[in-house]
Amino acid sequence: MTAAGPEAQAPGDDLAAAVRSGSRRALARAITLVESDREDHRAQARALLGDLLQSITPSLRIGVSGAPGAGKSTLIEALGLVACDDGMRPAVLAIDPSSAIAGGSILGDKTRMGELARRPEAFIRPSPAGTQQGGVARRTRETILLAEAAGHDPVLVETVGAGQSEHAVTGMVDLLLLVVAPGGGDDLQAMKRGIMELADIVVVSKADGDLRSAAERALRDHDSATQLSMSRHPGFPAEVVLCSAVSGEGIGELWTAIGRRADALAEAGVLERMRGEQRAAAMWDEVRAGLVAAAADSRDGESATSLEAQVREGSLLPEVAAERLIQGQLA
Ligand SMILES: Nc1nc2c(ncn2[C@@H]2O[C@H](COP(=O)(O)OP(=O)(O)O)[C@@H](O)[C@H]2O)c(=O)[nH]1
Ligand SMILES: [Mg+2]
Repeated sequence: MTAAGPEAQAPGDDLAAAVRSGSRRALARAITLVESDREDHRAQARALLGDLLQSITPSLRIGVSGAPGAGKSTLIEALGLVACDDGMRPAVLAIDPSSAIAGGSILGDKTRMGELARRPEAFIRPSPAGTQQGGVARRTRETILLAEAAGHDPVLVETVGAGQSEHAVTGMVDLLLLVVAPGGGDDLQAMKRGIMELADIVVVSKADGDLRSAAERALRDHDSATQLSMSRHPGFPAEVVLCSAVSGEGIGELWTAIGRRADALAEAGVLERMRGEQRAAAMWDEVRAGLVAAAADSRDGESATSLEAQVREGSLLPEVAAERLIQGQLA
């Protein structure tokens, strides 16, 4: 067999075992499989994840969000290196809902994480370019599970700050870091859009050189802002941390703050409860997506196209048309 990609070989026990053994190539292949929209690949991906599920120990899942250019990738690399030095095996993934439109990838320039990429214990996966929007959350969730099956911990997920992506990522991570660069106005944007309230830790980045004093100002502003705003978990106010990925200042402190927060949430049972809720929400997301796809595709009975036409011209109520389409699926 010479063909590359998931179709080269029917994945089964072999791929599951290879992923479990920590093989990077096997993990990369498994991720390619879950990224595929092909029906047979979906079935193989489900079988693979089913095989692996029992042997997965949840990692610490860290979402890293913020406006483009805020310093997310640079920070992730710095944190990843600290994790490696602590004897851990970090994985870096990207969730990028805009990639379908932009045709690019936020981690496409993998060279930015060159130092981390050279560490054998780390795994970096750029986001797939040109994929369909709807599957982004599922693919990321499944990729997190695969990375965990391969023994990676922590899993860092970079997401580009477009509003919706922060909400999507909070559905799959334990902690959300919001990275704000000083003096750019990003911080104010985040406050306005209510994104601050999703953050466990607000990271004021680039606290070095010319930006140092602006960063200190931003730290004070965010400290007071987080005290006023609601926190993601009642009783666990968000922390604000200042750091520079370039000078290294504050990176160790940030790593400690991450661990401290994760421990506190775990001890209070919040983490376990949240993970359960995330899994249940993922199930309902799949139900919704599956029903919509099946209804739109329905060939039996009244076609979706004719019902939609009647709804458009106003001769049929949207609710009635929807009910008929759903009934058609359940019958
Ligand atoms: N001075 C300074 N520049 C930084 C720091 N972190 C990132 N940058 C720069 O900010 C720009 C954007 O960084 P990047 O990590 O790609 O941001 P992302 O788009 O949020 O992932 C790059 O030119 C980095 O070199 C930092 O700690 N200090
Ligand atoms: Mg980036």
